[in-house]
Amino acid sequence: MLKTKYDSFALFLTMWLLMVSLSSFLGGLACYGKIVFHSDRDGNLEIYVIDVDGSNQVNLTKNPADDWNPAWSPDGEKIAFTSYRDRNNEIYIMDADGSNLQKITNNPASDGHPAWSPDGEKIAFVSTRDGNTDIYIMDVDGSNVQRLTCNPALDMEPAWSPDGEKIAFVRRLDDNEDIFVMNADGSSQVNLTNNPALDSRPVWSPNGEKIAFHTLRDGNYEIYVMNADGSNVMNLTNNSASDLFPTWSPGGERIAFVSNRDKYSFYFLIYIMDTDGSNQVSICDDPVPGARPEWCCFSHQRGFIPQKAEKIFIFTTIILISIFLISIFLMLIFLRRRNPHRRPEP
Ligand SMILES: [Ca+2]
Ligand SMILES: [Ca+2]
Ligand SMILES: [Ca+2]
Ligand SMILES: [Ca+2]
Repeated sequence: MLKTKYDSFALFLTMWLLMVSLSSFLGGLACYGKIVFHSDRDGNLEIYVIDVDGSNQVNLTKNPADDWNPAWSPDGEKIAFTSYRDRNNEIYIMDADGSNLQKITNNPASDGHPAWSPDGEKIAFVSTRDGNTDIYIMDVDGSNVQRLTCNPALDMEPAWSPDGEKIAFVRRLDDNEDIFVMNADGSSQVNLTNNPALDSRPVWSPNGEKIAFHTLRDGNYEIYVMNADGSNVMNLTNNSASDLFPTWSPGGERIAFVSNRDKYSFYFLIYIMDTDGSNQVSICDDPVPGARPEWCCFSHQRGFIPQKAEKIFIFTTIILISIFLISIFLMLIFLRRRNPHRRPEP
């Protein structure tokens, strides 16, 4: 039993500190729970973010022009996207809350589909500026543009490997699309899929070992995964509806995608499944129409812990250890008060 008000206070303080440490730890995980996507639910394409549990939807762009193809920066602090707001497709970067907008391409050709390098210093993108749809890279301020593909086919959808050394992309030729991979300087372009059906939207697993993609090889779009060298192809969805745009969770244990399988065939809702295709569920009961989701801060970064989350984890760990030691100290005082070692009375 608690013998004094000091005992009660020590116990209360201990419990409170444990609660604070737990909530602090959960706060460190918060970055893992965001998905960015585009949707035309408000009449034109806008960029939205949403928590993985379906709450806290925010429209980040709020512009009457179309805004689409969002991409998280590796640290989760910025989002690059394509917009037609200046009557020409250009790439823009904004802070993850929608503020601090910057236009980083300024070219009369169409520029879009940004993808960040894992070190956050470069952006791969697609442009028609040389008369053909090709993949380019530039610094994040838009300078130092280099062309990586020079092919009469359409080269699209660049995706940087987590180690920064390779870029996967889609090449469209003669009504076929295949997934290719090349070195980050554009050399050694290799076809990974070699299939007569359309294969597109490659996304690397956070550990760099797998590439997920969507494909029309079964008569309707399904999500597939393969080893990064194109071997060991596996079908993850098997549904008569369209299943599209896979994106890996930061730890690589789940894949989000969109599908029109439920309720509204004209609505693509966001779903999440395990990486073997099991446990496919919509992220919330309230439909979230959208396309091309990206899970913060998946697939681009070196390793799988986003830099910002890594800092939060280090900070949280230090706080946790400090609180744990203080808690033990207070508990010892509490126990000592309950069982004082008094000398027997003479
Ligand atoms: Ca818009
Ligand atoms: Ca342009
Ligand atoms: Ca193909
Ligand atoms: Ca399907």
